[in-house]
Amino acid sequence: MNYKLINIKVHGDERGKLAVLESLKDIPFEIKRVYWIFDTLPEQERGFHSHKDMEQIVVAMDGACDFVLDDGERTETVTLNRPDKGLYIGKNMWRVMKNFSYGCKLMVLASDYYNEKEYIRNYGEFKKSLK
Ligand code: T46
Repeated sequence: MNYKLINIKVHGDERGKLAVLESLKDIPFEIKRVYWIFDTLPEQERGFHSHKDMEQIVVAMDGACDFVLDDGERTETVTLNRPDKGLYIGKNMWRVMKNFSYGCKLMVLASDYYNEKEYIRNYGEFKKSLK
């Protein structure tokens, strides 16, 4: 399975906490894009795609959601519910995001610019692409 959970470095003191991720040091790629997902609803699911080349790190800055990750052979579910945990997702991983808490906020760091041609949004095609 081409994913892993990363413990994000946290600097904490009496003022609160500060978490940090640096390109090519804490994460295995250079960050080219940052986007975030918010105003989510529990009954709405997202994702249903894989990426041919892109790698990403997802952090639940607030709230929680489940990532169902599928490499074409196995499926595993990861719950993101802490701002000090990052979910690294490599290429060729089908993902579904579900069970969002109200107002969950996901920040995503991506290894490349947005390119719709780089997505596979059909599960049959995803399976074929792995052969
Ligand atoms: C992923 C998961 C975790 C853009 O125009 N630019 C962007 O950088 C992104 C990410 C999306 N979009 C457009 C494409 C769609 O018209 O925003 C719309 C919603 O995107 P999408 O349906 O792909 O959203 P999710 O939540 O299903 O998937 C997103 C990312 O697209 C994807 O790379 O891994 O979050």
